[in-house]
Amino acid sequence: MTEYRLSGAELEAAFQTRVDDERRIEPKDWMPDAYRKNLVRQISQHAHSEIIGMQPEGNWITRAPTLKRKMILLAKVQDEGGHGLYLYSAAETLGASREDMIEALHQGRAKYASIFNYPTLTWADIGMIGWLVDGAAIVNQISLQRTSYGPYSRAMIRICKEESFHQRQGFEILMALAAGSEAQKAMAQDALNRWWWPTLMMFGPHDSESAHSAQSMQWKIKRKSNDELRQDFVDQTVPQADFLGLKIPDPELRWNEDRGHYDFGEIDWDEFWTVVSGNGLCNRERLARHRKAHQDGKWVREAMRAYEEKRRARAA
Ligand code: BYC
Repeated sequence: MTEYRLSGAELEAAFQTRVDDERRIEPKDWMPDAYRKNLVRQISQHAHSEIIGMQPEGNWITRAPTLKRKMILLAKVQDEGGHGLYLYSAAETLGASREDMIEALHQGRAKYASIFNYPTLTWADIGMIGWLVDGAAIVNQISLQRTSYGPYSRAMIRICKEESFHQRQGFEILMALAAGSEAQKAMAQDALNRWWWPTLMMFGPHDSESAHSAQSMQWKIKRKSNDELRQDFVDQTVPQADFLGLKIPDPELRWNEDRGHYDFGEIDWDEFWTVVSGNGLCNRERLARHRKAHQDGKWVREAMRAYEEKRRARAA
């Protein structure tokens, strides 16, 4: 019997058909190398963002204004750690090793979300991270629930459930501040002034400048473009700022009746690329802290490996 093997082009065509038919790609399915590589890049950077994102909020655990707030924040930061772990596991199903991903982060070859290179100066900043940063993350992650790679899509479904709680706890912190004293209202407004633009940057460069978008959209890794997601976020967030009685720091922000969307001003892209290239306010501090935590945890990893080896030897 003659064995018939599909050519590379036939495999690619069958892969694209499967994606177009909205069937998920699973770890053992054939996939183009570039699809695998692009996914490992995006998922590992997403995981790093969750883990590095624990730092700016962790900064306030010891200073939360009440025991209740402290417990909520502690649980939230722990959730973010969990999100990082689901995502590293999703990337591992593509053959990436955890050690290599962490090494790439430490060497600056892998990025993490620019937003986490800004400092958390006041308690209102914790409200802003929940309301704006988690709010932006949800807009993006809701669309990623339908991403073409099964393990990433399933991780997103679970993460979105937790993120909506995070977003609400941030909004609730700000409702309390916005209904508080003049000093508390001013603290909330000052935090919004500092977090608004960096939050819009989370969605990445304009579509015309986005290196990966076209291919990622064709493969349905991304379901909406950077600019579409940013617009969704602005449209949903402006009424929430109005409700809080806070002013978004953008003189060009106005409702556009014809488009049925808010128009808004241009992002400072020099600032974005400065932060993304490692020169933001906190980049060095964030990475140094991660390196130290990783080094401090070395003995735990070694002990677990030794335990596992012993268990296997006993079972053999
Ligand atoms: N920051 O071609 P593009 C959270 C990079 S954490 C840094 O448009 P892509 C939370 C981009 O990587 C949730 N870098 O890229 C945690 C690329 O560089 P490389 C974080 C950025 O991938 C704790 C280059 O610029 N969410 O919720 O098609 C507490 C060109 O960009 C950024 C995710 O990670 C940025 N903002 O689109 C609270 C979502 N933007 O890789 C909350 C998953 C772009 O070629 N990721 N770059 O060196 C994505 O959806 C996409 O990767 C992006 C970018 C939309 C972010």
